[in-house]
Amino acid sequence: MENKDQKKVDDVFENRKNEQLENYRVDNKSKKLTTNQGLKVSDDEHSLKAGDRGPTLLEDFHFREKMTHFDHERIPERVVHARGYAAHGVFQVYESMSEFTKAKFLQDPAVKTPVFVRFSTVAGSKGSSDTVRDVRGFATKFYTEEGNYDLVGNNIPVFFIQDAIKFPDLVHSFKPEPHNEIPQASTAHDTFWDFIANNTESAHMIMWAMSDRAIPRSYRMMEGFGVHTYRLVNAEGKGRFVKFHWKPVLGVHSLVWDEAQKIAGKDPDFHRRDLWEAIEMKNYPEYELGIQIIEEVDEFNFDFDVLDPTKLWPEEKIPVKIIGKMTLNQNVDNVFAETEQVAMHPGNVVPGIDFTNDPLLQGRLFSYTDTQLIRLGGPNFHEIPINRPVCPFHNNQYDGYHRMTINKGPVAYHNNSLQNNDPSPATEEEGGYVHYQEKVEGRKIRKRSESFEDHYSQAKLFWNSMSNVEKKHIIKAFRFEVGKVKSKDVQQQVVNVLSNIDSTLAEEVAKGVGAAVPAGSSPSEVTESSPALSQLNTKAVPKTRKVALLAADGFHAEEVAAVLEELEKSGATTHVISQNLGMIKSLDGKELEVNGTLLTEDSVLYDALYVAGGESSVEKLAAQKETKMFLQDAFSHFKAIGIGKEALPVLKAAGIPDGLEPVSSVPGLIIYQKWEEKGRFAKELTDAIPLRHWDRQL
Ligand code: HDD
Repeated sequence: MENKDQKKVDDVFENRKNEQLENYRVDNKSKKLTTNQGLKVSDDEHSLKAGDRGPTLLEDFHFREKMTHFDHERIPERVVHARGYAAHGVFQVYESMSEFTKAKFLQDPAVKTPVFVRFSTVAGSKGSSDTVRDVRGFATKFYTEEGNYDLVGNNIPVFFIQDAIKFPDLVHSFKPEPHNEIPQASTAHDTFWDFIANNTESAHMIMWAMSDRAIPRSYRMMEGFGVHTYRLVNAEGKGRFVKFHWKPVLGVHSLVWDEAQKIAGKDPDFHRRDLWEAIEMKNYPEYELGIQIIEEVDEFNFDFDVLDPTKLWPEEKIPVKIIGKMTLNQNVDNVFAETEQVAMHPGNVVPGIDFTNDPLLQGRLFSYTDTQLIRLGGPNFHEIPINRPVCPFHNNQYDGYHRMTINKGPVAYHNNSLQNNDPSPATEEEGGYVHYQEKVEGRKIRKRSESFEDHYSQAKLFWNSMSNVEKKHIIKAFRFEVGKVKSKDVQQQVVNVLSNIDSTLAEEVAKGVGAAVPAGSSPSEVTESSPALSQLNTKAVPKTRKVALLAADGFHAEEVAAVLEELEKSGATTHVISQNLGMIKSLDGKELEVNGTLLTEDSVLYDALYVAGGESSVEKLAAQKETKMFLQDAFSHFKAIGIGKEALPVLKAAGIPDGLEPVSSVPGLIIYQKWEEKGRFAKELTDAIPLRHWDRQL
């Protein structure tokens, strides 16, 4: 175990990016306080005054410097994806991808490419809650030996719009409304739904955004998608269309909406805390990289346009080839310096990866540099430690705000003779990037291809692919969001759009928001489904899941020990929750340390609940109304609940049926009945943890 851990640590130190960052890290431990000029400061609590009740003097350089820096400490937050959280890691390809691409970091399975990944919500401000209903950003910077490659994706494989010129409109519609700046980090308002109803290319994406994908359980349990069709090019110059996927090793899991809303208040940092803690506990999040390939000759052989970012490539038709794995194994040292200052850009590519004419992608290629210029204050943001490539960079772009490098010599132009034409362009063989020579011709027009016109087929494909419970969640999400819209007209328009997708969906949403289903509507006739789109077909393991163990003095020590052993084996973590912090004692004197109280903790912060047996422990817990709330929330959020020996009264007090006949028939409710069953109890409870028990009758 120790060796394995040591190896992981070694990996981190082998990481070239980490070595580079080490040159910039500063540790203040055992250091004297100085000004930014290096002058030691003798007092940091009193400004320099004329007399002890007199005015502050302008001469006080320490006060001036400290205050000026403070006054300038904020930079503009990102216009979208403002709230995010990031971690370092490594990526390794499983086998050479030379057949498809010449990108060096995809050739050799022995090569570890450092990565920095920033996850984010899209709509909310920097200080908003993590668990809002929203798309999640999933942006990866690979520090390759050929330069930085950024895969700037989302956790949903399609997008709202087909052309980047509409991006400001989309964003203006979902951001807080300009006249009153309400609501924060939510699309449940008139302008967003007005946009959706009047820009029907968003129909497919809105189905995803109203699905469980928009309320992920954890950044560690969501997929990532490059969204656009990119191009891979191999050493022979052959190009192929490609879509990129990240598949989380822990499977794809979500919260339920009521839970997500409660977490937003109980712990707005839920997702960042989850990521931070997992890495601190060495439960390193892992994602496999997958590619879908379409040969150029097949470009027109599908019922969607490969350049249309509102379309996915069904995995059953175009399989995802798993090509490598990314492991996030190191938290940042400083969120501002790293997470906030990282500048992602879909235009950062390496030889072997190229663009397509997807009009959304083309527009993005402009926007990302432009936004960093205002956000990071000038053209030298590539020199900020987190953005520096790990390979050397040389060009004639000198000067500008905050220039760090000191470029020597008089020559800053090309061609030159004074410096042998250096820095000189590299040939393709030397690694010079040569754009894929795609033939393009056409007239200058402001128009979209007719092949982008089908807005509903894949929206219906997505709907068809959902299980019943996922469909119910989608209907409820629409009812919630559109139900918050004030304009009756907009509500009706949304239902009208939905009636082009599916009649049941349209009828159910119409009922919920008091709108009419348009007579004679013609929903999409697509009958196919794509099982890969349903989260019910994902992996579910107890590893890294969080279990709340409710216990008080007098708990049943043997039972608790058996359950804890099983939970530990499964990789789940358990927090002991009781009335007060400190230690609790079983009847036979065994002690357990309490990690949180009924006041500081809440059911929504855990994946499962276990009420320990033991008559007097149960009695104490039953006297607390918070225990009842714990159980009721866990039950209504479909979570696994283990009821220890003699703990049935707690269940009863919460009004939850035990379903005993003689074992409980209530899904995910595991009740300890007989002592010889302690093994079964512990095992069943552990197995039930990663699942939501949807068949519960609520
Ligand atoms: Fe974007 C940030 C993902 C369309 C313009 N975008 C941003 C981030 C992610 C995405 C993950 C946060 C990066 C980070 O963590 O620092 N964006 C996407 C995806 C899109 C997409 C998957 C569609 C497929 N974006 C898109 C368009 C435009 C932008 C069409 C404009 C034409 N996006 C931006 C931006 C941001 C940004 C304004 C804000 C902060 C930043 O770039 O660095 O330039």
